Amino acid sequence: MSAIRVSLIGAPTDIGAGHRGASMGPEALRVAGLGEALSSRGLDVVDRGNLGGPHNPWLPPVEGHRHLAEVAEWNRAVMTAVAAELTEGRLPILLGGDHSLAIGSIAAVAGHCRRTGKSLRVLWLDAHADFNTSTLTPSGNIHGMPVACLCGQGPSILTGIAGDDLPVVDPGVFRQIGIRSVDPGEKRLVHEVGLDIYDMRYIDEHGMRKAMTDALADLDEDTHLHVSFDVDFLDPSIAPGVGTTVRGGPTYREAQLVMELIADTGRLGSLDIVELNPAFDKRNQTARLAVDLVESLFGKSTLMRG
Ligand SMILES: [Mn+2]
Repeated sequence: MSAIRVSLIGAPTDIGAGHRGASMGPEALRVAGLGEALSSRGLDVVDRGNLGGPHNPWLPPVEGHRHLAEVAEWNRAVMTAVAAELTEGRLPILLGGDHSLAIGSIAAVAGHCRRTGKSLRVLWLDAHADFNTSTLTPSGNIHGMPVACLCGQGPSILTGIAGDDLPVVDPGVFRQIGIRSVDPGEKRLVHEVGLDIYDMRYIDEHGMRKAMTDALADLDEDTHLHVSFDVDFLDPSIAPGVGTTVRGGPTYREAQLVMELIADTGRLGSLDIVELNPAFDKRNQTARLAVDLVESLFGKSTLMRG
C-alpha cells in the first residue's frame, strides 16, 4: 500500500474571530510536532508553509459582518491552495486560523467531489453550530457563520465563493458532533434546514460511539470524508487554548474514540484544524493534544487493537 500523502497548509489569521491569537495556530501545531508525528506514522508529509492575506484591522461590524472583504480574501487563498492539493491526489490539512476558513476549504472539497463524482460527508466537530447569519449574530464575527454560508445563507461574496449561484453544499452533508452552544435564532434556523446535530445532550444520553456510528453511517468507497475540527470541540479542562471555551465538552477518551472511529472508515479525504489560540494556551498543551488526536485520526491506536 502506498503511503498517504498529506500537505500542511498554514492560514495564520484570526480575521473571522472575536479574540486575537488564532493567527498563531499554524506555528503552534508545527512546534507541537504535527509534521513529524505524521511522518513517523509512515505518511508522506509536505509542509507548504503559510498562505498570506490581509492583516486584521480589528474593526466593528458593518451591516452585521466584521472584516467581510478580508475574510473573503483569506478564503479565496485557502480554496485555491486546498483545491491544488486535492488535484494532485494529496490530502490537505488546513492549519487555521479561525473557523471562517472552512468556507474556502470546504468549497474546494465540494468542487473536487463534483468533478470526481464523489459524494461528500462533512464531520463538524465543534462546541458551536456555526450557523449564524448577520441578522442573528450580535457580534458579526464570521467564524460563527461558515456552515450557514456554505449552505447558501450569508453574504454573496462568501456564499458564491466557488463562482456560481448555487449553495456550495446541501445541509444534508453535515454531521455536527459535540455542539453545546447555539444562539436562540440560530437554533431555529438549524431546525429549519434540518442540520443533523449530535449535541452533548445526545452524547450524554446515548454515548459517543452511538453518535459517531450514526454520523458515519452509509459511507461507501465513493465518499469523500472531510473533518472540520474546531479545537473548542474539546472540553476546556483538557484544551484551554481556544478563544471561545464552552464547558461540558468531550473528554480525552471520547475525543480519541471520535478520531479512531473516523480512522476505521478509511475515508478521510481532507481536514481542517482550526481555532487553536496559543494566546490562551498553557505551555502549548492544547496544540500537543491536537497533534495527539490527529495521530489517532490517521490510524494510531493508543490501545490494544492492531
Ligand atoms: Mn467553529
